[in-house]
Amino acid sequence: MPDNCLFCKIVRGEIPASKLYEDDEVLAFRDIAPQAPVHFLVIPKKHLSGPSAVTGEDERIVGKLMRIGNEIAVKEGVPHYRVVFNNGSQAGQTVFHLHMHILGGRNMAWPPG
Ligand code: D5M
Repeated sequence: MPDNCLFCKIVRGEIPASKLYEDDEVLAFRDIAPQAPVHFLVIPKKHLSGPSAVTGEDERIVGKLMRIGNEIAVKEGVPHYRVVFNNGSQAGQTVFHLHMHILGGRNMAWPPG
């Protein structure tokens, strides 16, 4: 786990987060700058810099992010939601630890900006 990675610090408990789910592999917490009434992030505890860093050995856990994210969204009352993974700065990625955004509770526009 890189020392200076923001989300690794959240995983280690060095920075507080509003946690929604945690197990030995996955952590979910509310986004600090919500872009929808419900906006949370689901991350692997393993440090991966983003979608392009995912290898075959990570496939199971990436699927788990989706399963856990859906379970939380349903509990949060937003069974209709948008899933976003940003890959690279031009795509809007600002934190270089793989994270799945789930946004719900409002109508979504398409295409995204
Ligand atoms: O998304 C990175 C997201 O991470 C962005 O929506 C803000 C969120 N963020 C940043 N710092 C925190 C903390 N400390 N807690 C919770 N959420 C945070 P990206 O796809 O990289 O643009």
